[in-house]
Amino acid sequence: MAAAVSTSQDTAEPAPPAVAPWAFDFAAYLEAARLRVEAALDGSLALERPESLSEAMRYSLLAGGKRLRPILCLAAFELAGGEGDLALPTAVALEMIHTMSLIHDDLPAMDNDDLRRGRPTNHKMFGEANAILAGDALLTRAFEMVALRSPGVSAERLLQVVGELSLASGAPGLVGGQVVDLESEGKSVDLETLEYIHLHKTGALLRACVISGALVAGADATLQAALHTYARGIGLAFQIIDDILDVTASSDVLGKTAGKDLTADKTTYPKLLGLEESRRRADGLVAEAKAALEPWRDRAAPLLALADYITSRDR
Ligand code: GRG
Repeated sequence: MAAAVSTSQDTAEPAPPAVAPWAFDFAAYLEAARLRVEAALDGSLALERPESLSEAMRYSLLAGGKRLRPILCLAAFELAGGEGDLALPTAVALEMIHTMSLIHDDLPAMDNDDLRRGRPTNHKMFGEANAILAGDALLTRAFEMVALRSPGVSAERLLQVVGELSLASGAPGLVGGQVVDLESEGKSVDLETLEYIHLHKTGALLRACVISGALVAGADATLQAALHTYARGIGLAFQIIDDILDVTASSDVLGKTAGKDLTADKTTYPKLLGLEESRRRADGLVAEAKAALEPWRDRAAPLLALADYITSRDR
């Protein structure tokens, strides 16, 4: 594997802005990034034997969704001075892990849901066993994308990315958060536990997105630390807004069953703090996240706008 991607840290002179902040058109950026990710996702999964498995994997992976995680990864890669498609396989891997978690989250043994991304859930289409296996195959394919399908990135950087993805998907991340979430159903949960659940269930993967993107570009420790702070803020804010939308939006707009938290007797931010205070808290977290990137503000326009998008989104 070839090494060295040129980074902004390689030179003493500050790199020119990737995007001039005053000229930044977020809607155009988001749409272009989404189309780039969609094409890469489509190319990442051929219809191969066993076709039933490929079909189930493709069904959920290519079902739309905001593609926020891969877009965050690519934006962090660019902020760190990365150029070209070097981070695209990692971005795809992150969406595969996210999609796996949605498939498993919807299973009867977990949230038992029928609707996801505006379509019947994976187990409703392919049966429970196939949905579990499609999730397993997406999770392992994610690691394959990084380890075996990331040409041009050094083995050292890829190893760091594999580490981030492992931490985010396992017991210290998604799985740990999901376990505490399931254990908390029907119980009254305090704010500290709610924060634990969401920092792990939702925040860990969002953190992996920005850190992995930055690692592929060879980001230094200072930028990585700032991105950690940024990711914590947007991770919690994302989940607060998710809780608010569960109460205020329709299933049609969300593409998943609205009002689910109430039915499952889950503790949520609106339940603990009320809608108004929840929104205030989300806004405060986004402000903290953006402040962490202040030293890079000339190059951080996409990540700053993505932070705002998290609180302004309607689905
Ligand atoms: C088996 C390794 C392994 C892990 C699975 C099931 C599980 C453990 C964890 C659940 C994680 C989960 C579903 C968290 C919810 C995160 C969340 C808010 C999802 C919605 O994300 P959006 O709004 O969805 O970005 P789209 O569809 O737009 O991508």
